[in-house]
Amino acid sequence: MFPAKTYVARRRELRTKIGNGIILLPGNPLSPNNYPNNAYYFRQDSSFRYYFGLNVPSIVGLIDADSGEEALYGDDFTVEDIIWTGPQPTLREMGAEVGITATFPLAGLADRVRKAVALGRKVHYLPPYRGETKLLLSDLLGIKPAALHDYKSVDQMFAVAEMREKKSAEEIEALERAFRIGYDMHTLAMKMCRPGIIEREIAGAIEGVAKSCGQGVSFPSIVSQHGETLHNLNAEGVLEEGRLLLCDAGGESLEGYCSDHTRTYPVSGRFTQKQKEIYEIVLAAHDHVARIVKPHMMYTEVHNAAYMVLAEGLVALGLLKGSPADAVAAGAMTMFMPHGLGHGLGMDVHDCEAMGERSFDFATIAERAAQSGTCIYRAAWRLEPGTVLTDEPGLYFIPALIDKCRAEGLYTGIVNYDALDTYRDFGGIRIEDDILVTETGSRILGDRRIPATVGELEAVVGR
Ligand SMILES: [Mn+2]
Repeated sequence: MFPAKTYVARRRELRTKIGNGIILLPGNPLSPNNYPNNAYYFRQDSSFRYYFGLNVPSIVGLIDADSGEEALYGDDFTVEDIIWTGPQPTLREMGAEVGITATFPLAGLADRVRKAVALGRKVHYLPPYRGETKLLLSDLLGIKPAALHDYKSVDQMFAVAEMREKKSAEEIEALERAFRIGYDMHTLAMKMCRPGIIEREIAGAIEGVAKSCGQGVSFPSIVSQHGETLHNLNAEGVLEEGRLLLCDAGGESLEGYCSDHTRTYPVSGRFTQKQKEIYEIVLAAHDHVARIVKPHMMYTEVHNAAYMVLAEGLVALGLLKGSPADAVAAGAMTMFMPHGLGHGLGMDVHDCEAMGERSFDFATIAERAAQSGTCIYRAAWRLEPGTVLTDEPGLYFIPALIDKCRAEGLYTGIVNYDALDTYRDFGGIRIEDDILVTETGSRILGDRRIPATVGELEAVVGR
C-alpha cells in the first residue's frame, strides 16, 4: 500500500474531474470455487484499490462529488469469522490507513444509494465485469444486470482511465518490482528448457516464482511449442529437439502491479538458420518500436511501424513480394501477426480495458465510448508521458489462416504462398517487453533486459 496521502489525492482528483453525483467503486468479493468457504485466490478490483488502497474483499467505496464526503461500506469480522481467519483489523482501522474516517456496515449502502437516486442524483459506476458486482449494482440501483452497461458512467470511465493511465513515480517503482519477478520467471523457464520436459512443468515452476515473490501471476502463463496459437493455454506438450518454445508470462508485485513479457527460444539451445532468420525480423521490429515511442504518438502509428519492419524482413526472405509498404497497406501483415502490437499495463495486465475507449481525445471518443458495451478500441489510444504499453510484435505461421487467405484469393501477388509451404510447421515467435513513455521519449521497464538476442538466448538456454 502507498501512503494515505496518495489515495487522498487520487480521490480528490477523481471527485473534481467528475464534478457531481455519487461515485461508486465496489471492491471485489471472494468468488467461490465450489462453496463460499473455498474461494479462488482473491484478486481486488484494480480501480477500487487505486482509490482506496485496501486489498481485502467485500468493501465498497463511495465518494459524494458534491459534498466531498468519502466513505467505506463493509462488515467487520465477527468472532465466528475470526475463529477461521485470526484477528482482523476493523473497517475503521483500515479506513484510517487510507485517509477515510467515515465507515459503515454494508447494509447501510442500499439506503444511501436509494436516497440519492430518489433525489434524482446521478450515480456513477464503471462497467462491471464480475457477476457478483453486477448483482450488487443491480440490487442497489434497480437496473437489470443485462442493462447495467446502458447506464454506466462514461464520465467516470474516462476520469479513472485517464488517471490510471498516467503512472506516478511510486507506481513505476512498483512496476519495476513486478519486472524483477518477471525476470526471474523467464530466466527460470530458459534454464529448465530442454528436450523431454513437459511444458506444464515449466509453467508450474515459473508460476511458483510469481507466487513466492509477489501476488501471483498477472495472467495464466503461456508456455508452448505452438507459439503460432496466440493464447495457447495447453501446456501438455513434451519439448522436442528442433522446435521453438514460446513463453508469455508475468507476475504481480505485492502492490498489485503487473509485468508481461514474452520470449521465444529453441528447445535445443541453438537456433536453426531458418529460425534465426525469422527471429531477427521480430527482434528488429521490437527494438524499432522501443526506439521510436515518444509522447503524443498515436498507438496506431507504433503498430504500423512494427508492421513495416516485419514486412521489410519478409520481403527480404522472399515470403512477400513487392514493396513492404504495399504489403502493409493491403493488410497482408494481418496474416502473419493477427494481433495488435501491444496493450496498456499497470494494475491490470490489460490495463483499464474494462473501462473502454483508451483515448483521451474526449471530443471524438466519448460518443463512441457511450455507445459501446465492451468498447475496447486501441486505435484511439494516444501515448502520453506515464503511459506504459507492451511492445510485442510477432510472426506466426498459422496453417488454418494461411489456407483460408489463399482459398479466398487474398493478397495475391503479395504473399508468396508457395514459399510459405515450407513454414507450415514453423510455429510462431513473439518478443515482448514493457515500455514506459517518458517526458522526452521512452524506456524499457526494468534495470536489465531479459535475454533477448540470439546470442544471449543461446548462452542461457544452450548452456
Ligand atoms: Mn502482453
